Amino acid sequence: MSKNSLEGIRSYPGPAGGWGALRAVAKAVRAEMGASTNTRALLSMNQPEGFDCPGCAWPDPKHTSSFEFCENGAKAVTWEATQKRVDPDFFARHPVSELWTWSDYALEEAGRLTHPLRYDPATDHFVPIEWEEAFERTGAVLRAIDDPNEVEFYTSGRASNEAAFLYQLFAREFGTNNFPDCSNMCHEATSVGLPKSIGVGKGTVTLEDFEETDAVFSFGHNPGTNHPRMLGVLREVSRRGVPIIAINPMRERGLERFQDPQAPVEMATLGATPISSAYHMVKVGGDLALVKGIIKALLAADAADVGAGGRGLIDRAFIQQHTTGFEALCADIEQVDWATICALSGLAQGVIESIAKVYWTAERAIICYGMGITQHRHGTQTVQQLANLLLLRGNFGRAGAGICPVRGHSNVQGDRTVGITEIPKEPFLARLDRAFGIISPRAHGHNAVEAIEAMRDGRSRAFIGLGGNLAVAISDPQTTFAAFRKLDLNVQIVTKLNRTCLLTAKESLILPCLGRTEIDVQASGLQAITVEDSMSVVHASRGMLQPVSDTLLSEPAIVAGLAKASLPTTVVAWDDLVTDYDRIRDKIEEVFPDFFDFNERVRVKGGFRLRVGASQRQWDTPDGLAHFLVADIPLGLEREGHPFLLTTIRSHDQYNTTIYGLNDRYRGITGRRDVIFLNGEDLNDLGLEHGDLVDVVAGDRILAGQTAVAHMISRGSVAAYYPEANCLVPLENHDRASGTPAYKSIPVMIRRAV
Ligand SMILES: Nc1nc2c(c(=O)[nH]1)N[C@H]1C(S)=C(S)[C@@H](COP(=O)(O)OP(=O)(O)OC[C@H]3O[C@@H](n4cnc5c(=O)[nH]c(N)nc54)[C@H](O)[C@@H]3O)O[C@H]1N2
Ligand SMILES: Nc1nc2c(c(=O)[nH]1)N[C@H]1C(S)=C(S)[C@@H](COP(=O)(O)OP(=O)(O)OC[C@H]3O[C@@H](n4cnc5c(=O)[nH]c(N)nc54)[C@H](O)[C@@H]3O)O[C@H]1N2
Ligand SMILES: [Mo]
Repeated sequence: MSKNSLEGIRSYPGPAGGWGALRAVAKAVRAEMGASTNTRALLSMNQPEGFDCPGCAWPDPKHTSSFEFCENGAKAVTWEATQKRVDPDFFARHPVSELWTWSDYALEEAGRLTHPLRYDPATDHFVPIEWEEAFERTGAVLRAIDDPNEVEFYTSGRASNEAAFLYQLFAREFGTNNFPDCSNMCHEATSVGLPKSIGVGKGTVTLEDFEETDAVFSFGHNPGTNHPRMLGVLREVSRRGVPIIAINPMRERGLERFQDPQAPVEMATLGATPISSAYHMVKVGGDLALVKGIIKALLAADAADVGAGGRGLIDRAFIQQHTTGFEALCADIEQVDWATICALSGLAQGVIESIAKVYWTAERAIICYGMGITQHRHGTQTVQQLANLLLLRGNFGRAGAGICPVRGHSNVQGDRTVGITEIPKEPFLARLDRAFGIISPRAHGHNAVEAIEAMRDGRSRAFIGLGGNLAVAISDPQTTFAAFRKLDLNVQIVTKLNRTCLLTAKESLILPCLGRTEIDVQASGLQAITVEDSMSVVHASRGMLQPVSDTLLSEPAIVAGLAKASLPTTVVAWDDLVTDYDRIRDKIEEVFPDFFDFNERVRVKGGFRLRVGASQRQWDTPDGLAHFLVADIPLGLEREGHPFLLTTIRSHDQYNTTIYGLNDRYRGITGRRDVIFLNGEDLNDLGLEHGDLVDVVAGDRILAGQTAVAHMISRGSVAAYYPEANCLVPLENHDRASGTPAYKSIPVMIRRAV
């Protein structure tokens, strides 16, 4: 028996984008926003005068003139601009113990939060309170804590630069660098890995570089779902006849072909543009081996070329002038053998050589990558190998070339830039102290995993979340939920109800804030905030919609209120700063010289790009050079008795822990999320069939009752949805260098469900 229904499981024949995407937008608008009123929100998204799309961090074209269509953005906006409300009445009807049994989908779907709330343990209900009381209750707990390092200040990457800057100021005046951040679960391997290689933890390319490049390599990201506007850029690259090489264990439709909803002819004729010129289904976790293989093939071909009297295939002048560590890299690559590379990457030597050939044939190359690279125990090292590959041919600091980490949350990069970091550098702290007359703590603080460990061990007693849903986003819910429940204080500054809000502590508060789409008025008038995209462009964003409730405060106002109540002797003029966000920006400029003339430059259409040294071949490393870095290939990611590596992925209808719906259109899944994708031959070898019910087992952790789906995925690799599969990832399973949980290479065994 144990044969589950195959209902809602088929293959998806179409391209990414196209009419399916348009229909999805129409549906989202109808369901959430009602007939007509707020559709103009969609039209003002990513326009010079509108608001920044909360969907992702992919940049806007410089001269946005027409509405840039994006299903992802449309869903994010309609989800925020919903007409549904979770008001005091809602909380009077539903006790927390009942809400806990709701799905993550149902919790957020219930609507926007309207009032500040306090948890009443006597009745098990959240009850409405005044803002002043909310601030005072928080302040009372924080003032009673002797050691500031017992408080965690979490940030999710939707917070604006202004909110994030005030937040870090609050925490540092309070006395801690505990800044767990969604970035710790995301591109931390980039933030930690790239500075050692090229002196900056950010991407070096701009949108214009895609117009001039000769090859694009796409490692471990799924733009069709997660960065749909990127497909428009890749489509142009493809139409120029430029090779796009996809490296991904799963066949993702968006990397195969795309029907551009902005292209009338393509839509009318049901045509589509192929995206990748070659698609290589690497084994999960096999990228480090693969990149070393590409480098090995490149160095071998280079030696052969030189031997034959050629100029060679690597850029010797660049390596000589700009880098160090080349000999060590050669020695390291020399000693890895092809058998190991092929076994761990799952790709044949000839295939890897073909990738290398595309690379050395291209005068200018771009490497893009996402979570498929970063969320492994060896994430940081893989990022550094990608940088090695680019350095070998001088693919930095010239048009059409560079590295492109594709960021997630719309301002995750900006939050980092303005000081959200648990490992701050001294020059920054010194400037912050000078600008405000405070004394910031120097000791490093907690990242996301360390924050949960500290909470688990009773070393942290209070948690404040500026957005996000950390308890669901991070690994190991078994440990995490218990850790939250031990706290003295859990404060969530959010737009929608989620599970982290329901992990009640001695004192629990939900503080509802304005969303990106909403009008923000302060004492001096209408305010704009600023964000930084994946390509270091900072620009303004101004909400257009009436707030869902008069009671909401902006994120900066909430942070200021919390700070004043928690810091009785504060030396910061909080109210003054919040009155006019220009004043916050003046302070940002004072602390970060790269923001010179901030208020003037952000008023120019399209904003401005922050300095990225490596984009000009200026290496902000201690010795002023770019570094080739060596790393061992991680052997034996699989554990004894756990022959598969599980990767956790996003469905098309989710935004991180926000589940918009139960469909995953491009993977052919409708109305459900309880599936695990396996290679058909692996399924055969296990004596299982497509549609069988299986358990996914990692040690004593089990994700039970999943339906096995035969899918185009590399052998030995399996995939399931995040966050459901987080129960399989122990907290200690993370990258030592960056702290990123290894969400994408979890050793598991698959067995028929009993
Ligand atoms: N609609 C929507 N948009 C989003 C988000 C969302 O949840 N929904 N989230 C936002 C955020 S915060 C982020 S960080 C980004 C995430 O965007 P992505 O980086 O695209 O993230 P994922 O969906 O987790 O998966 C990435 C891809 O990596 C592949 N992969 C898995 N394991 C490996 C591996 O070992 N090697 C390689 N080479 N590939 C692998 C998977 O098959 C998948 O195609 O998107 C942002 N945009
Ligand atoms: N297994 C597995 N786990 C993962 C990942 C994975 O690929 N696999 N990906 C990781 C990644 S890349 C990330 S970035 C994290 C995401 O971690 P988080 O950023 O913590 O999670 P989100 O789901 O994006 O947060 C959603 C909540 O944000 C709140 N919110 C929405 N908009 C706003 C706003 O404008 N202001 C405020 N204050 N709140 C708002 C809403 O209440 C909503 O419930 O998850 C990580 N976890
Ligand atoms: Mo992310």
